[in-house]
Amino acid sequence: PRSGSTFYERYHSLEDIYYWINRTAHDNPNRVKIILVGSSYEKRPLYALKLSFNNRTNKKAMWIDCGIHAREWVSPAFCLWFVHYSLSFYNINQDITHILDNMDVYVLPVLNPDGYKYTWTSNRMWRKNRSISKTTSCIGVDLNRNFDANWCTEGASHDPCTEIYCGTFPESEPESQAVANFLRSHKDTVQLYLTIHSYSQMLLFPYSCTLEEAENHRDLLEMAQEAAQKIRRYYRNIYRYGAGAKTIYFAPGGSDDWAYNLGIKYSFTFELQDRGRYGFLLPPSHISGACNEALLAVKTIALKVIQK
Ligand code: ING
Ligand code: ZN
Repeated sequence: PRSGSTFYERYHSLEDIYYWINRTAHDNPNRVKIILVGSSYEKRPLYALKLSFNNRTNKKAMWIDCGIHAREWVSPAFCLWFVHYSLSFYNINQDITHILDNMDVYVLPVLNPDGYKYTWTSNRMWRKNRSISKTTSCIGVDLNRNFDANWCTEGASHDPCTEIYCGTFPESEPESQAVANFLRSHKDTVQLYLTIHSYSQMLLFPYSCTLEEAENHRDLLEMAQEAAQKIRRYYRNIYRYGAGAKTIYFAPGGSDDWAYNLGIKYSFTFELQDRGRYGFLLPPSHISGACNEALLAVKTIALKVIQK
């Protein structure tokens, strides 16, 4: 490790992250529980952490998943950062205290463990999961094209050899199915869905699968705008924001559109640092900056959802 960098300012192997999940739960038994939400194609466990700081009734909840795309390493780093920050700054930072007093938080640090492992051992630029196709020798489904939101229309592909392969049917992959099952069974409490990607510095919201506007488009736009303004003001960094299809490109089958259609009306995809200088290969020395500004955006949006 680079001298002077903490655990959270480095990237970690899948094994280290599993170890960290266990230790974090073990060290904080009153606040952190491990939930097994499913398993990957190669049978690795998909663990989420539930942060619950009190037993208030009718508490809202938010969901954050990281690492749906294997090569976007700063994304799992953000999930670890967020959990550590929550545990360290509860009762110190007013915003995170207010959020944790009013919401449970589910954090899934690595949605695509098979792909993540593969980026550490074989191909740093791998994006998809590692499922084997029956018809070709090409491997992997783009999990962010595998959800049931205008599945496999323009912006995704039926060709298993492409980076945006949608799979054989919606939720064909155990990883996307696990997240979808969990959210279906918790949709009465989960009011905010966040999924963390990199790179390009954007705060996106539905829809990515159509040019139609979400019913609460103005609300979503206002939240994203306020978050981006804060990042600009406090960190002097620029984030673009808007509906996915109009801001980047058509992308059907994405998790945020699916969660939105399920009824989770506050649903966002964050694209963290950078804007292309390092791209997916963001140096560890940039993790703290990337995570701190994303954390500010999460707090800004979560506080707004609590007010609703
Ligand atoms: N970007 C996302 C992708 O899956 C996206 C963009 C956002 C798609 C929201 C769907 C919904 O292509 C990256 N970097 O993966
Ligand atoms: Zn991505």
